[in-house]
Amino acid sequence: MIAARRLAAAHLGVGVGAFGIAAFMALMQALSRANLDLPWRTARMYYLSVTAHGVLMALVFTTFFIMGLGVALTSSALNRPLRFPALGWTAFGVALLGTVGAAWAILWGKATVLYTFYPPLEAHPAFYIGLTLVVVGSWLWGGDLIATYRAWRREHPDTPVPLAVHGLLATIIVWFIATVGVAAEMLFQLIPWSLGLTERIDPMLARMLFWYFGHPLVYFWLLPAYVVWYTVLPRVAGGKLFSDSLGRMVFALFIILSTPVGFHHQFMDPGIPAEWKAFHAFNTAWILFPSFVTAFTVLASLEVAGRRRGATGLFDWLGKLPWGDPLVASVLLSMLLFAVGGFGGAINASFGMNSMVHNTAWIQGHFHLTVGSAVALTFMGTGYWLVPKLVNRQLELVLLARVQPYLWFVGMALFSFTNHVTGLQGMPRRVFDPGYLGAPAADQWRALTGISAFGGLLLFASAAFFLLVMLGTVLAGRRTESGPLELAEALEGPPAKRTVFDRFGPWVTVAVVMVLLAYAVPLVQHLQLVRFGSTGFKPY
Ligand code: HEM
Ligand SMILES: [Cu+2]
Repeated sequence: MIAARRLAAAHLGVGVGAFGIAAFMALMQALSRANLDLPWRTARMYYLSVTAHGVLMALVFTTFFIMGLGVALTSSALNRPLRFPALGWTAFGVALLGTVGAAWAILWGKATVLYTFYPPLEAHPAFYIGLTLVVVGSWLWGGDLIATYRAWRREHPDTPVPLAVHGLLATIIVWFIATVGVAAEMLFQLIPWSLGLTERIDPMLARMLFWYFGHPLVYFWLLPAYVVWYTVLPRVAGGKLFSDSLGRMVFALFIILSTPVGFHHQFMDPGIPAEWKAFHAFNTAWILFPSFVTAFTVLASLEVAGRRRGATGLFDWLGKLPWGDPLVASVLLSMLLFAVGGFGGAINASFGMNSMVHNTAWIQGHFHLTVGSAVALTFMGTGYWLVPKLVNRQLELVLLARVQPYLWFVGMALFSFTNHVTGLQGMPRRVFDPGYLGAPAADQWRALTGISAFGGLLLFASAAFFLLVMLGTVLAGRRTESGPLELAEALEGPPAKRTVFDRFGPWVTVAVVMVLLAYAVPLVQHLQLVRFGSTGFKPY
């Protein structure tokens, strides 16, 4: 158990380090967007920075945090060490090696391809190989957790697995299915091409494979946050989980619905027949359902907590919640931001309205509410709860930890609101030139991008608070006895027997069928086209 905690702490350390570098990059971008004259401001620096920020935040911080959280919660909830501790460390090492390779390529200016790495933009092979190693590391991690679960299962054939582990296993399954796409893109397209073994690459195929991976990727980020909402939040807030079985259903549904939706990122792409886009849009509408159930269950659990703390009226339970606790505040505020983000997401996913917001600042407004807040702010809150237990020290700089979520909330509200508005006015994202190549509306956008940059400053300050608290805790926190990671109990008591939601086999089968339904025909059709491909471009 101690060993698992050390492994988890190592993962969180790398994740938080990546977060710190990425937050600094973000500050430069936000200022650059507002046309502030920074001395080092060049197009090359801008794209280097946006690539570093996107990769380190969305791919490295998230993955390492999730791996660490997975190790800590699994070994604690199942009350046993990892099945293969050495494999756990190997996974960590491989992912770290990959991160170092990719980060080197980005920071040395050899990979200004943004975190979506769409060809024909071309990066140094170290970038692609590095990211592939991160995925390979995560596969080893997932395999180890599954092996740990199986060992536990052999000893407990009829007991439902604790909900936290159920959610993590669903996360791993979603991830295994999803990464088939990006692995194919890397191994068959990007790596041979960047090594010079092939001259041309098919950008349309690459986008299809990327987004096959890219949407379930967001559920790889989100499900561990949901695990925290279901199993940690109610306990810390002083309540119980309203319904364990609803939670199990939600995670099972994500297994089947996460993947067959990728074309909703490609509504504007040529070469994909409209009926397939419509099918993916239809599936996307369904995937809102488990998130609505989550909102219901988590809010009901919070009401239970508020009532146990003495609330009697219709809504006064909200005020009774411990809003000063860093974990509770982080999660509640992340949920509020997520509610707005989810609303915007429904707009993105609507075939017609997507054309209004596609590739505009709206999109960055949207995903900073979802992955940038629902996930990242929940993870920061989780850090306040988990890291002291992993290193056996008390949380340091508690005041900063209390203020930090609110600062993030205000900063993000400003940042994201302004980006949604300028996006609707047509302001493109990922553009270096603050004059937008003479776009007539550029003057109109200036005030709003200024407010957005101010929001970015607050976000950066909030990120710095988080880093200070983490550093302070690990280096100078007062030593404590090691305690258990206590998870929420269900209101109806522990689940008595395994139901269909506890058996992963059928869900995986349905998921594979859904993937084939959604992708087999368009993929085969695409491969039958005459494909010329493109040579690579390295603009910087
Ligand atoms: C410190 C707080 C943050 C600030 C101030 C910030 C700001 C920004 C800005 C200004 C951009 C560039 C938009 C453009 O010019 O196109 C950006 C892009 C992005 N951010 Fe953040 N961000 C923050 C936190 C996060 C977090 C926590 C995540 C995810 C975990 C995240 C994920 C991304 C991604 C994926 C991109 C897209 C990069 C691309 O277009 O390739 N950001 N952010
Ligand atoms: Cu999506």
